[in-house]
Amino acid sequence: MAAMTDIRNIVVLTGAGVSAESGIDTFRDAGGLWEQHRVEDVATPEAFERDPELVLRFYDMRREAIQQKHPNAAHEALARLDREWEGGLMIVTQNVDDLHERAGARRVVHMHGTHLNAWCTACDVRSPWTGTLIERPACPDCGERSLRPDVVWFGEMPYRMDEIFAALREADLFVSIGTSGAVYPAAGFVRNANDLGVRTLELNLEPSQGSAWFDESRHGPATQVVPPWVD
Ligand code: BJW
Repeated sequence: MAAMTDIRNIVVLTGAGVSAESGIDTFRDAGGLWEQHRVEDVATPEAFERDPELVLRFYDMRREAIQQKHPNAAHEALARLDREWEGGLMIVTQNVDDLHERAGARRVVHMHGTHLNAWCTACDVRSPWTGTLIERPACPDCGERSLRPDVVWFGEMPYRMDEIFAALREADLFVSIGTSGAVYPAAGFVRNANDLGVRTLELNLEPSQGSAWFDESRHGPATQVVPPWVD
């Protein structure tokens, strides 16, 4: 971190690419298909209304898979940054997995929710959830069978946007790791950062859709490009 002497506040944005080497599938790399459905067709409130079993099966499968996976060297490097960086830091993740936390990071914001919660749309209470939802279990709080995954679908408002924009306004550096830049508002953070005069760095396997907006890009697998950046 020797080259970061003029940096005090950092916002890191992570996407599916940071967890790819832990064995968690990204959304768009392999054609973005799940049983012939694009993520845009499964991850919407309309899809859930139309075919709740299909959507719940998709999330039950992913919840179970994530629990078998482990943090990789990129998560560990970011956790090290979290422990050692005395300035401001916000790790904004679009991922619903908890690999940043399992690696030891604490300053994490899940803007697209978490696979570890179920959300009752009847009473609006979120409950810790590690099992399945396909059998339409009852909400532990109100007893209604109105549980859904506590994740943000297309057309819904991502979580904690006010805090994220406040952190961007205070930031000296914005770093985007392992995200395609296909999904807004996260894809727009680099331009928000540019407008605010914040330095921007992309760490991704390949140039993302927003690459041209970054001051600097380093390409390669997250486990190889993130640790040297942190150290
Ligand atoms: C590696 C690697 C390795 C691989 N190492 N790298 C314009 C402005 C604002 C909104 C819109 C807009 N136009 C359209 C919209 C609406 C919509 C949207 O963006 N649509 C697009 C399709 C155009 N957005 C929304 O509806 C959002 N809500 C919203 O906008 O509310 C209004 C609002 C406006 C303004 C401010 C505030 C609010 C909600 C979006 C919700 C997205 N939900 C999902 C599902 C979450 C639950 C779940 O996990 O199932 O979120 S969709 C999916 O995409 C998931 C991800 O978080 C998200 C991003 O994907 P990500 O992480 O980038 O993954 P990939 O697969 O796309 O890319 C992986 C990358 O990693 C690739 O680049 C690889 O190269 C790389 N990689 N291996 C490093 N080893």
